[in-house]
Amino acid sequence: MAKTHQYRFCFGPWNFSEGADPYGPPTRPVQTFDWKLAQLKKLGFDAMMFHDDDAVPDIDGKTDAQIRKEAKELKKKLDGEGIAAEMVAPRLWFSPMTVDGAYTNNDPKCRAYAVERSLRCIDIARCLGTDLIVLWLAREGTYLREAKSARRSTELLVAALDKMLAHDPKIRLAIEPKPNEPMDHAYLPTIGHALAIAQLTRDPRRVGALVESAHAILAGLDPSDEMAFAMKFGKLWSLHLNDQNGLKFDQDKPFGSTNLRSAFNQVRVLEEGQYGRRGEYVCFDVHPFRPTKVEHWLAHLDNSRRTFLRLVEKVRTFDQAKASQLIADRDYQALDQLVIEHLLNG
Ligand code: GLO
Ligand code: MG
Repeated sequence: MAKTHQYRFCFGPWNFSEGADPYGPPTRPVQTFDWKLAQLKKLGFDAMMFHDDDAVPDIDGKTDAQIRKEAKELKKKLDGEGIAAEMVAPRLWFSPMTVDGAYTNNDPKCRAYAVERSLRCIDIARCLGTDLIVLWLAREGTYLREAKSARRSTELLVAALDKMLAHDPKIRLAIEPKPNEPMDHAYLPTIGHALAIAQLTRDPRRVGALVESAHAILAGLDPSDEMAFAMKFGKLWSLHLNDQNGLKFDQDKPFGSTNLRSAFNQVRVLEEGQYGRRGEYVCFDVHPFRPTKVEHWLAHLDNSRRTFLRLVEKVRTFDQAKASQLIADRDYQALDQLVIEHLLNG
């Protein structure tokens, strides 16, 4: 495919996924990080996104100096391969200290752990040459409403964000909202919540957002609207494109797999807002279907990018003049069909 687009692509080591789910074990063998990096390169992607412990395994047992040393070694490896680190995200949902939440845990010792770990994550990001920290606030919410105070939790979230912003004057925090799973209800379920809480922090300009298509759908929202809204604030700093079939568990399907028209509209607003022109990456947070054989292991990543690029062409060749006429005439039936036939053609 000719490189006439401005996009650069990214995914994370977890997007290989070995196929384990709550009801069964892995269906593909565990692979090393080096194997994953080699596959990313083979596919011609530009960057990798990281959890803090993807970058520095067993991070909780290591000293600051050791963490920085290992992060610098990883940076050398990435440089050697010509791969950038897009972001680093603190994995705040695995430790015994985050069972009842990270920044909003009812236990002050657990909250302190979550903040400390986030500061280490920032150090890793700086060693890897990125200023972007992604916060998927997995356990910041409740299973039952009476267990926590939503008002107090908002204050605790702001306090944690402030500590991160103070730790490094250059880093930017991109909140990745998700309305549920693993929680019943999350405290920051939408982009509106992410951008609103940014205003309460010590430096609102450095707190932005990442939209994941599936998370928006789980919140009953249109992913393209979430993207356009964040972009209008200059705050769409990353993307997790994927797909989701209705209100179920988070499926992380290949981009466009369930709803091609929704995918078209996501690409449409990204084109309109010139996403990528300020260095943002198009990341796919997708997983292979569990029955996927080892020999087909990379297809969900390659396919997501292919679909994305096909949709870029679809957006660029859409008959906008015709669409504008139909809009002026309030003929939305014909507009609907214009879109459908455009997507069906070729
Ligand atoms: C899960 C999230 C998850 C995050 C990743 C980065 O629902 O989408 O994959 O994107 O852990 O923080
Ligand atoms: Mg995600």
